Amino acid sequence: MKRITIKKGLLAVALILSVPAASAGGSGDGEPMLRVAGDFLEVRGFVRETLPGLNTSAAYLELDNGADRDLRLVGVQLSNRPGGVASLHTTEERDGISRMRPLKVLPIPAGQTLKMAPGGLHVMLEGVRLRAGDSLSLELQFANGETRAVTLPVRGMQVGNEHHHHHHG
Ligand SMILES: [Cu+2]
Repeated sequence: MKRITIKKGLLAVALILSVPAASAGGSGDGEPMLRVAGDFLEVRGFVRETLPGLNTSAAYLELDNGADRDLRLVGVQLSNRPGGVASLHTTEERDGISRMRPLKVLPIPAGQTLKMAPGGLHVMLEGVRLRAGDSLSLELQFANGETRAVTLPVRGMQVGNEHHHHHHG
């Protein structure tokens, strides 16, 4: 299993991305639920804005598989951002160090909701600048060859402007 040990620049981002957003932890926070055409998959989520001077961020999806079969997400592409790269990542933290690991397949079990969250599963975004209030279109690629487009809102870091974090050292 290949692992990515994040570099210093990305480490700062990883720590930031580990901080739960004020409204990201709960469900039903008012974002519109997107019904993806033709079957029982519903997708919603948000994208975190990039910080000044950085072009790395993450999107967090909530995928509701109402079908009686498993779905497998195998990739994500940025529809309208030339030069930008999106990829499926998971995050593992050990001894206070976050390591992000790319995923080739992300299963969404039948009848279940897969929820990405800061500090865990996310769609890594590189080579993009994102401001709160913008929107970002992603193309989700499934193992059966289908692709679905979703447009997600870009949110600011925190409601309360809390920049402190628990990591030190
Ligand atoms: Cu990542």
